[in-house]
Amino acid sequence: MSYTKSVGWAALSFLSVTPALFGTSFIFSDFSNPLGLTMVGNASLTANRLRLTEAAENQVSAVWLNSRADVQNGFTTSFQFQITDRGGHSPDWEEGVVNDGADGFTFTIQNAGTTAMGLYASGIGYYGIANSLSIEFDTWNNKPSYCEPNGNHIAVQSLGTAVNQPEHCPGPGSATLGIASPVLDMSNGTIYNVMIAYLPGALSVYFNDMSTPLLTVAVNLGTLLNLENGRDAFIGFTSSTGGAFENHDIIQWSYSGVPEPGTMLLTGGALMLISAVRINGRRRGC
Ligand SMILES: [Ca+2]
Ligand SMILES: [Ca+2]
Ligand SMILES: [Ca+2]
Repeated sequence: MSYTKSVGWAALSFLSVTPALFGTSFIFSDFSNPLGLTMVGNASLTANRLRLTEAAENQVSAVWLNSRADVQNGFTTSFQFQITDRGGHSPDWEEGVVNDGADGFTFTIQNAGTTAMGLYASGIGYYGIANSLSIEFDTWNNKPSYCEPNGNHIAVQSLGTAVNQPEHCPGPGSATLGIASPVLDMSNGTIYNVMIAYLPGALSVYFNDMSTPLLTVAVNLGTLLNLENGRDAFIGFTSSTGGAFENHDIIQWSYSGVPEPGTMLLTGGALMLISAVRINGRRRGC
């Protein structure tokens, strides 16, 4: 974990040197030092990356920050990921559709503990974690039973304090709070940027485009989940492979708690950047 200046991302560098202003804040500009992380299952460190799974069959993993973070007062978290070496089983029930490589990864908020890990394959490492909310970056179309739109979608999944599960079928009891399909292929080897921004009432997911969220869902973590002290939870990633596989790598990761919601509006990365710069200027002027 780094509280010193990081490479690139000017606004996040600022946040990294003033963590006290923003509650829990950290930057992993790479994963050469995994201090502060608990790795469960098949997660590993490879070439200064967090390799959630390697491109091999039936892998499953979770990686958690050791200490709970204040999520309920609002946060912004950003990370870069890259998915490579798709291989293994290819489906024959979607002629003409590239669906090789699986199964994806999630960013997950949970208060089940630092050893929490879900099921492999279609479970993406979060299926079975109680008291959790997962944002899945799903790269394999499990159908028809999971009601998945394709093999390239992002969904917000939670069943509150009950065990989470990855199906998207609509109706009462559905775990899906929202779902969207990026135009870009998440597993084509490109390094993609993701930002997730939350204030009580709304959670937005930005994929590749930091000006417009791909997906915004209405959610209040404080009432949905059983949080520690009403605000704190473990945060991290889960991932899995099955008969098909791929490397799921997190290249960098930052998190910034937002105790001043009046200055951090959920209207996009640019405005948050402006807000950070203004606060920076004000603090420096003191
Ligand atoms: Ca795939
Ligand atoms: Ca899915
Ligand atoms: Ca899937």
